[in-house]
Amino acid sequence: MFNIKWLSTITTVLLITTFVSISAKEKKLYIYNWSDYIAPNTLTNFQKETGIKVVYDVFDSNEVLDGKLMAGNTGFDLVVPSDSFLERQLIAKVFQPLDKNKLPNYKNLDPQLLKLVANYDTDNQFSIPYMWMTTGIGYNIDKVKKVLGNNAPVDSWDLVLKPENLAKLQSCGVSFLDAPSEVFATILHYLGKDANSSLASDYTGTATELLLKLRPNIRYFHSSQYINDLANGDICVTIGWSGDVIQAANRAKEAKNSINLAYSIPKEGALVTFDLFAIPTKAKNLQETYQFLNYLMRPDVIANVSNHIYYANASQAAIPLMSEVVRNNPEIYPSANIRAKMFILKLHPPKLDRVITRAWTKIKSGK
Ligand code: SPD
Repeated sequence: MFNIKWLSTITTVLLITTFVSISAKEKKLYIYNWSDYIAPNTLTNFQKETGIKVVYDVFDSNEVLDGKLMAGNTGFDLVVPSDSFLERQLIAKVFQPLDKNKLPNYKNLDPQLLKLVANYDTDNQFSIPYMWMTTGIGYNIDKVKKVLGNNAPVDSWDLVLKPENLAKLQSCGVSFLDAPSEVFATILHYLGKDANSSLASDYTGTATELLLKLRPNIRYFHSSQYINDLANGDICVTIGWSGDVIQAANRAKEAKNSINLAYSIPKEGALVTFDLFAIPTKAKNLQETYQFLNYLMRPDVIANVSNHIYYANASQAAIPLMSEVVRNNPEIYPSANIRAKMFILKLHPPKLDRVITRAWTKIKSGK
């Protein structure tokens, strides 16, 4: 009698322990996102609310994410490619369609923005817009003034794309994004050509010639290092993404290091891009993935993210919940006049992509 009672108690304890450990094992979610692209408490709050542990890794270039996706199983449940990269990855069938019935918070997204990103993902079947941004100029107000004088053309691409200006600015440090398709599109637009030209000679000709002239005065090409370097005064000018430059400006303010930074969307026009969440075909933790996407589309959650990273999100419902400095900031949410001059990046045929990659390697090596 005594033994049977003990046996049943031990069995119950074992069953509970097994159940708890199986549930704990299942409650994980693997996310691969851009660096400096989430609020400090977003993931911890999600874990507190749901018990799901997020394993979070970061990248800073579409090419890196693309390489992983094209190589096969990434091990991630959610990734964040940008618009034209997503379009190419959709052709390669690396994502699974979304089950919108599992996304009640989808209704919070801005229909106009959804329409825009449907240019890349027809009917928004595979992706959820996260943030959008411009590719512009970040600069140190005082250092640029010191080098180029009071009339430094900070409202124009001339600041960084006129070789004589860059030759002067190199003394205080210049960086460019390591994002070939974006930098080429920007240069082509500046040169009065179609930013999405399909002519290989536009890339290998005048655009490469200009970049090779600028090259000796560019300290480095990188897509995340410039945030800290601007904030510390290690560089004074960059081609960078809106939110990153504004983050740098805020880091400098917090450090009280007397470095005053600004972001400029040049008057000639700038590239606008969108980053989108998508679920790789081989993702394993689908229930957790949908829970996270829903959580992130909650107005309070996404407003908090934008308040920390200074990027424009895709939620209409979040706007009243965002801080004044974010929602009324024309560098984050540009005015209609400025929007009218923006351009988007279109998908290149693979052959042209290879031309761009080769030209970029040549430019970076300076030969
Ligand atoms: N630090 C976060 C940067 C996010 C940039 N996304 C890249 C978009 C490509 N235009």
